[in-house]
Amino acid sequence: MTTHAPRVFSGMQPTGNLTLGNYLGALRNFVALQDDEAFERLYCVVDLHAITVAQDPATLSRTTREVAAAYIASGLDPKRSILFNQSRVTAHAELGWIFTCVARMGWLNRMTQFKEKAGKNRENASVGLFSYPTLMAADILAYRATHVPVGEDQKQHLELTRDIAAKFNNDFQVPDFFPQPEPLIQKETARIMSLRNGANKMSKSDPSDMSRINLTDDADLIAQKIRKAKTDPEPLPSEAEGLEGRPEALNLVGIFAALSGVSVADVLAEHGGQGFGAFKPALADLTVERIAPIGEEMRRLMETPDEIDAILADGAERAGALARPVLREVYETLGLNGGGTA
Ligand code: AQP
Repeated sequence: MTTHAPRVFSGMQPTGNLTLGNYLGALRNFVALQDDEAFERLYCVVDLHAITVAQDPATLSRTTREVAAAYIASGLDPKRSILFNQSRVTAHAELGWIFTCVARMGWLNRMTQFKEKAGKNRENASVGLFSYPTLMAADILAYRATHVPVGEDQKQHLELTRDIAAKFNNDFQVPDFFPQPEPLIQKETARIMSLRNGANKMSKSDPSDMSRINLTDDADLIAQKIRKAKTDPEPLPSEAEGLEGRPEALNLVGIFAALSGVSVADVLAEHGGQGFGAFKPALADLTVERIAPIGEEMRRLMETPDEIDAILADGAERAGALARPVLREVYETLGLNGGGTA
């Protein structure tokens, strides 16, 4: 039984345009949690994670603000939630290093995301890409966060966070120093798939822009991408079982269900028997209605980057005030005299 106060932490990488997958899998949940006063909430733009793969500095600076703009445009209120970018709070990098000394090579060797992202070019991947989950553990545990809203792809990293917390508590005989954070995964939207290939997840770094809906896409582009989304020639079934073995159809129906707030069964009850020629325009209209206003608001916010920076600076100050005492205790626990005070 943990004694830690309920606290939510999550983040997104500024590695490109946020997608409908990021929105339905995680961001929408960040916003929903804002109404739950039981939790203190920290939402971070994890720019230090972004540099685990090559980034153009000017682009990174812009996309960091853009992710912050997406947070705000989606409904996060910087007064009710703490919004900041990771590199402004040095506790993340400090604790990240300490956790690279707690985590075991064998644990990291099992991470599927590293294998996917490094691909065949493993020898040339950055050490940061390999040790990414230790920094993610630091992001969460620097605040002793108890709950982490994420998509399915982050589940394994969160399990590693729990292992790191347990090993730290055990190695240094400090029971319950760090909590065992729980993932908050929305089952229905845990994995939104690419529009070009139902076997791959929708991803902001997919080389094909047609594979994803970006939150910044305008109405015409959203409609075009849905019109061109890969499907099969069969009409939609009337029941969910009929979507088995049809990953692209399942994905589009799942997106429709998530955006309209109903179940897959309800969508099929209404649209079953329709071909994609009829279903896709309905999905396009719904997606435009829900997503295009977010992009418009993002563009408005991006006109005043100084205001975004001020929000991030304020959030970083509040986040730093929470993390510093934890870090101080970590340094003391490890016998690192005066650590973190320079
Ligand atoms: N397709 C997805 N479906 C559901 N959830 C998703 N998430 C990402 N893609 C999907 C969730 O979004 C949050 C932020 O993700 P991230 O920025 O940390 O990076 P990621 O998980 O690696 O997502 P991307 O879009 O694929 O980024 P790149 O291309 O940079 O690797 C996480 O909670 C994630 O689960």
